[in-house]
Amino acid sequence: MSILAYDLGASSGRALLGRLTDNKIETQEIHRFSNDPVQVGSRLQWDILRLYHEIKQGLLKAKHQGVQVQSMAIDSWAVDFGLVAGNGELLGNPYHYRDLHTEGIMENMMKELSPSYIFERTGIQFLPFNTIYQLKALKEAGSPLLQQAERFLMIPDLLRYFLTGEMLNEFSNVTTTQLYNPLRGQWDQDLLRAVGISEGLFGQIVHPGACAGQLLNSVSSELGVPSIPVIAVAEHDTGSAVAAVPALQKSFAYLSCGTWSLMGTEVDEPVINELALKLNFTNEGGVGHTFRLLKNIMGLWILQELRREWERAGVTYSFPELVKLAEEAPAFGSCIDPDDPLFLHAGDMLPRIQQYCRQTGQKAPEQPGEVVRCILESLALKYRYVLKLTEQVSSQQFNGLHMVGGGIQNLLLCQWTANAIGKPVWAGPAEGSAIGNLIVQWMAQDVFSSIWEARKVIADSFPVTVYEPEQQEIWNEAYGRFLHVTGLTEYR
Ligand code: ADP
Ligand code: LRH
Repeated sequence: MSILAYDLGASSGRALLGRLTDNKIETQEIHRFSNDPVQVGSRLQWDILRLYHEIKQGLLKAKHQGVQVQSMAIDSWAVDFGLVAGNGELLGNPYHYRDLHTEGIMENMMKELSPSYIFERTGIQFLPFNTIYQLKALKEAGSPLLQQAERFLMIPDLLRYFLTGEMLNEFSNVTTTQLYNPLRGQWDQDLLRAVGISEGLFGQIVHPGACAGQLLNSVSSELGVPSIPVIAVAEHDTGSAVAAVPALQKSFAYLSCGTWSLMGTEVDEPVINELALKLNFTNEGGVGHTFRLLKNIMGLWILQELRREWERAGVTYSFPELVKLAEEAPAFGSCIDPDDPLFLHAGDMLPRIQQYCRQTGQKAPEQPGEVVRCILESLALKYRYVLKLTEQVSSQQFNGLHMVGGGIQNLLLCQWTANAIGKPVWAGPAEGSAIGNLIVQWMAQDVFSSIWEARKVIADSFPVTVYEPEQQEIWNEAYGRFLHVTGLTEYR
C-alpha cells in the first residue's frame, strides 16, 4: 500500500508516492509540474484551478500505474488564501503574496498597533505579505471579494475543500497568518478587530495528523479512483520540511532551501520575547506541538527571477549551467544583502542587483557568472549571519547545519554554506517537504508514534551528503566585507 504526498512550492509542485518496507521509506515521484503565477492587469495571482488539475493528474497517474493509494495530503507555501462565498464557490483567484497590494500596509498598521503588541499575541515575524496585511489591504481597498466572503481557506485548505467538500483550517498554516494566538490556542480577537474581519470567516482548526475528510464521490467517480481519506499534515511546506530533517537529537539547526531559505531551530514553546522581536524571528506551528523558531531569508528566488529574465531575453540556462558559470567566475567580486526589500518583488532583478552594488560602492557584476556568484556567495554569508542569531535567540550552540529542499542540488551553495558558517553541512533529503508530508500521514495511521521515531527512519532511508568547511580564512575575510557592505551588525 502506498500513500500520496503533494508538495506545492512557489516554483513547482510534485506528487510523491511513499511506501514503507522493512522500516525504510521508498519514494517515487509520479508527477511534477511548474507553478506559474499569472499577472492579470495589476494583480499577480495563483493559477489555483491549474494546481487542482495537477492534483487530479497525480491521482490518475497513480491509478494508471496500478498503485493502490491509501491516503493523500497536500502541503504548500504559506500565508496565501482563497475566499469562498456562501454558495460554496471560490471568489476570484488567490492573490500571490508578492502582489503589490500590500505595499505600505504593514507600516501603516504598525502606526496603530505597536510591533510588540502584534508579536506578543502571535509570535510571528513581520513580513509585509503576511495574511494579516493581505486581508487589511483587501479591507482598505473595499474589495468586493472580501465583502462577499463567508469563509477563508489557505491554499492547501482550499485544494482539500475541492477534493472533500470540507472547509477546515490547518494549524501550521494558520499560525503564519499573524492572526493566531498560539498561547491562547485561538484566533486573536484584538487583531481580527484591528483588521476589521469577523471570526466567522474561519473554520475549525485541524492539527497535523488528523483526518480532514474523504474524496467526494463526484471526484472519485470522475477519476475512477476509490474515495480515500485526505489527511491534514503540516500543510505549511516549511512545517513539513522541518518534520523531515533527519536529526537524531533535539537541538538542531536547519535550512530549508528552495524558493525561500528558512533557517532556524525547532522549539517546544514559542519564543516570544524582546530579542526574538528585535531580531524579527518567527514561531510557526509545527508537527507534534512543536514550533519553528526561524527567520526567512530571500533564498533562491533571486536566482529564479534572474533565470526567468534571461529566458525572456531569449537565453535559457538550466540551474546546473548557472551553478557552473558561478563556479568559473572570480570569487567575491561583490555582495548583496539578499533580504533587502529591493529583491522581494518580481522583475528587473539584474538592474536591482547592479543598483545595490553601485550604491554600496562596489563594482556591479555584469557577466551572468559574476551575477550568479554574487547571489550564491551572498546567500551563504547571510546564512552565517542568521545562524549566529538563531544560536543567540534560542540560547543554543549548533555543531552543524541540516539542509533540506530542492536547493541542496546546488552543491556549490552547500559547500559555500559550510565554508561560510565554518561548520559541517548535512544535506538531505532534497524532497524534505514531501517526505515530511508522508511521515505525518503515517503518524495519522499510528505507523510512527512520534516525530523522532519518524526522523530516525528518514535518516536510515535517505543519503545525507556531508560538506566540511574549507578555505576558512578567505571566507572569514569575505564575511567581514559582507557585514561592512550590507551594514548588518552582529547582535552582542
Ligand atoms: P520550491 O519548493 O520553493 O518551489 P524547491 O525546493 O523545488 O523550491 O527548490 C527549487 C530551487 O532549487 C531552484 O530555484 C534552484 O535554485 C534549485 N535547484 C533545483 N534543481 C537544481 C539543480 N539541478 N542544480 C542546482 N540547483 C537546483
Ligand atoms: C516557503 C514558504 C515560507 C513562507 C513563504 C510564503 O515555501 O512557505 O515558509 O514564509 O513560503
